[in-house]
Amino acid sequence: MPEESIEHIDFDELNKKAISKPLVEHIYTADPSAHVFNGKIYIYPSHDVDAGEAFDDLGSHFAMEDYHVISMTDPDAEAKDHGVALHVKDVSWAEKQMWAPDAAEKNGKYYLFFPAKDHNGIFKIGVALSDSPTGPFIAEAHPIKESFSIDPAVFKDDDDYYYMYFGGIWGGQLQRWRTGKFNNKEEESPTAHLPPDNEPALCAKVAKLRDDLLEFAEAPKDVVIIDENGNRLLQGDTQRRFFEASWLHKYKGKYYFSYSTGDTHFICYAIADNPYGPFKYGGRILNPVVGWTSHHSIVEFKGNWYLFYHDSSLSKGVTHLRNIKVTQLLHDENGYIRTIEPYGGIKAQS
Ligand code: FUB
Repeated sequence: MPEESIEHIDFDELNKKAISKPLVEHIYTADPSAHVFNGKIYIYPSHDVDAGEAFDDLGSHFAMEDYHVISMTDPDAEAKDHGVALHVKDVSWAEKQMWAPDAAEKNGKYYLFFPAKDHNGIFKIGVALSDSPTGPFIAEAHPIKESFSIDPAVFKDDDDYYYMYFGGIWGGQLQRWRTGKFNNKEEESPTAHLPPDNEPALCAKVAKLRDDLLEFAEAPKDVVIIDENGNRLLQGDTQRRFFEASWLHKYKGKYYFSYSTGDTHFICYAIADNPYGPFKYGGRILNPVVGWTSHHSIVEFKGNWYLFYHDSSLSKGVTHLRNIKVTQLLHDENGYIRTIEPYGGIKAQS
């Protein structure tokens, strides 16, 4: 991923205008997946570190090794760090790059879902279990069968079925699975193996989970996003097509799939009548933040909706050293989401 030019940003000015502050400052955190368990907010973020990995377009500098769980009694309360919940050294199948995780609760057990590269450099998605929402989590010995790519987001529907949404292009390797098998050919650039710009965009994936939440109950399906005319978004439609960071929330009976557009830095959403879609493009949730990546979650707490997101303001723009934030999210009377300006209108990207 290219380093964003940050020379032109006046961080003092930007931070003054920022609509929210970092939730924790003693560690770098990103990709916040928030849930309400037992009336309290639990956030499952990535734990960013500077591991000295060289910067490249496949995200090798995102060399995270462990996860911490953060909790809050409400969105305005102080955020509490519960320490290391899972470390890569305790996951036998994983070698490195513990990227964006998510969590779910079922029958009093807590499940941490996380992507990591295996010992062959291929991203897979694993599960780890705990009796507590804050861990420590014990990882299963193998990744989920038939899992691939990154950014798992697990949605529990009202009928108690659980669905995993996942995938990410470029460094997230989704484009290398187009034939159903991992394409081993040397990857010259992050965009190698992608469809041409005038073809339908690569889709995130969705799969119902088995009752024990440890495996897929079905083969993953495409999360198709269509435009206002019912046509699939194209790969070249970089301001709207899926890149990474899937999330699913349900509002007034409709399913909202939200995601990052990656190299154009938006968080967008699309709406469907069921968890599989197709999802009709709805608009932008969050305009670009400081830093290259944008990743979020959406959660209801006591009747209000919140967007958990990240930027790189604490590190003054270092792409792989991010910090999580929260702000309120509003659905209008027609169910559309109001676009959030993270710095009150000041642009974070040129
Ligand atoms: O944190 C590493 C990667 O950066 C995540 O998996 C992506 O969604 C992006 O935020």
